[in-house]
Amino acid sequence: MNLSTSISHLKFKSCICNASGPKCSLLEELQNLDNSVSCAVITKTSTLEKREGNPQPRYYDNLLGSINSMGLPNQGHNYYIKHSEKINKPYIISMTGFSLDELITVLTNIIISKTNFNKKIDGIEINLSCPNIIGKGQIAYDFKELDNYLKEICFIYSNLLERFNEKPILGIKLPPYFEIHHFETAGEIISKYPIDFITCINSIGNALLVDIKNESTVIKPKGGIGGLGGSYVKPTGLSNVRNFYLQFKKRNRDIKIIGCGGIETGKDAFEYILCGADLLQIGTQFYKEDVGCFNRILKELTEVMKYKKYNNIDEFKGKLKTI
Ligand code: RRO
Repeated sequence: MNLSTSISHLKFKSCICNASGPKCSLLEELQNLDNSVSCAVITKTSTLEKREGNPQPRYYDNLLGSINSMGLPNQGHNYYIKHSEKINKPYIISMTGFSLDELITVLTNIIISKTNFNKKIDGIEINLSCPNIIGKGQIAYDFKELDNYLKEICFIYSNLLERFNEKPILGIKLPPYFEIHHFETAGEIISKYPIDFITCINSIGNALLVDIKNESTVIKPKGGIGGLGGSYVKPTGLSNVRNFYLQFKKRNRDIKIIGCGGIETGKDAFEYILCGADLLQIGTQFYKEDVGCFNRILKELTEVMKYKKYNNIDEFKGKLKTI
């Protein structure tokens, strides 16, 4: 059974890795992922400076999923550059900025660490969809901003890496969209730019879970409002993957799709690939189960594929039938 996949020139031994978010902030956590069967190591979204994040409690989960308002706690982007050498598999730095200028500074530093100092950075996932920044909206919900950010990001990326052979793969992490015309507009904007992948979806922003016993919220920041993940969001994640798959197909664009949102079993993984995902990320379930989830989900996916007589993921990727 072949579960490998690739994005541009970067090859992955399997199609399942961690999502940026849980347990990928500290070196020990990144090494824990490196020693697991996760096919890549993705860092917590990093910023220009180190951040403590929002007040605690800021994460809660139940049987159906999770809610978080972490507020981007991370060690600062230089930490993730510095420790890249210690990771032995595809290493993808997730990053963002609180303004376009700041984002470009972080991006430039990461790229220069690769071109000038040969740091082992295999990919960059730019997070345009953090739902938990107090007083700020999600960039990718503002289409004019999305277009402008992508223009600047791709300008910097192409210029700095012009003559560099093994470019880090470049992608963006998107929020869930809920309107067909939003898929159309986002699809049209993204298709204009030379990015390698999109990751969809980030958590569903501004959700609220209630603790009935205490008649209270379950997390502290923003009056209990936070990003929803886990099973709650799987149908939304599947729809986003499917809609972007169709958008890129229609426009003849080979932009790979990383599916994320409520993957707990091999069956969930199969569904995402059937909808068009090339690679899958596990967030909430990784938080709950730790690195054992990668092996288990891969084993379960192998069972589903065996039963259906598929030998590799390309045989059913994107081939969802409509009735
Ligand atoms: O740190 C967070 O609060 C956070 C981020 Br950056 C994100 O992209 N998605 C999320 O659910 N939480």
